[in-house]
Amino acid sequence: MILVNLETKVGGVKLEHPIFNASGPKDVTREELIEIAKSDSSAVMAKSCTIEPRMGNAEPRHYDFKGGAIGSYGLPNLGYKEYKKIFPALVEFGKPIFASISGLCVEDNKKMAAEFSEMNSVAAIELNISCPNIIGKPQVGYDFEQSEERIQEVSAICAAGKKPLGLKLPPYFDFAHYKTIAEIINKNKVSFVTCINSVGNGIVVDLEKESVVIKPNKGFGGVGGIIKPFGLANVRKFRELLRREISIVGVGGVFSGKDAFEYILCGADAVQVGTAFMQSDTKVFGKILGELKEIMQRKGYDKLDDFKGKLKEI
Ligand code: RRO
Repeated sequence: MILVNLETKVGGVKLEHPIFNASGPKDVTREELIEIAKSDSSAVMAKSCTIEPRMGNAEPRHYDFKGGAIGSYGLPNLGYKEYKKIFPALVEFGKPIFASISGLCVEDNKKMAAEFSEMNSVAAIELNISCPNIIGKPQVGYDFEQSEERIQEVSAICAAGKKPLGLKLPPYFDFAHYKTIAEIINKNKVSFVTCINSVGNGIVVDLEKESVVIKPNKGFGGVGGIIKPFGLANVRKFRELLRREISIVGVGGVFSGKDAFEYILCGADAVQVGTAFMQSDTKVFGKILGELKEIMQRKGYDKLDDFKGKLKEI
């Protein structure tokens, strides 16, 4: 049996293997972050935070269905100051820690980016420009002017603090939009992109009640799980359009080693697990990793570069 080397890098940050948790599910509290730190996840990613703590939207705000989930949490988090206290306590577990910021305005993002950049315990910062669930606020990633402003200002701060910056992107569906956002990203000091956030503003129906299934925003919410074809497409297209040095993290519908393999084949350097973790527990990271290893062994691949980005056309 061949030994497989699963090491990879995201924005220059070394990871023992490519599987880690996505920002969002079960990564809000100190206890939840410690659970992830103790698991087989190769990094610890935190819930997107804001300057002030937030309770988030009214419940029920999450609903699981076959193959996926719909949610409208509305950015519940402890506030960035609390994460500044928690992150140093996670260092002893020996894996990279990613802060995720989702300020309600540019100034908020600049402040959080500056303070997290100064922290030794933070390996990199993911700037979320794709939250679909802040009622009354559009998704920044679909407004190219606003995206450019946020990316420029925050990337300059992270560059000054020598901290890699990543962008959590919404799913794009149109090649013209990919081109526009890729040009903005390529002009700035962005070290990685993470695609995709949930597909925004879906509806799931309860047949018996003849109602929506979540309370906030009249039942509209971000959909995860069944979105893999769009996640794969975004990874594939961004690998074609972004500067070679920019890493890509794939996320969206990763339940198995097969799903992870597909993302890497499309060009992902690492893969995050969101809905599958939400619907199970921290054992999911080891399960996906074991299955990925098995597929690689069966195919005779001993490292990720043997198949990364090598999806064939027919
Ligand atoms: O908290 C949320 O409702 C949320 C966020 Br910040 C996000 O980025 N993506 C998502 O599906 N939900």
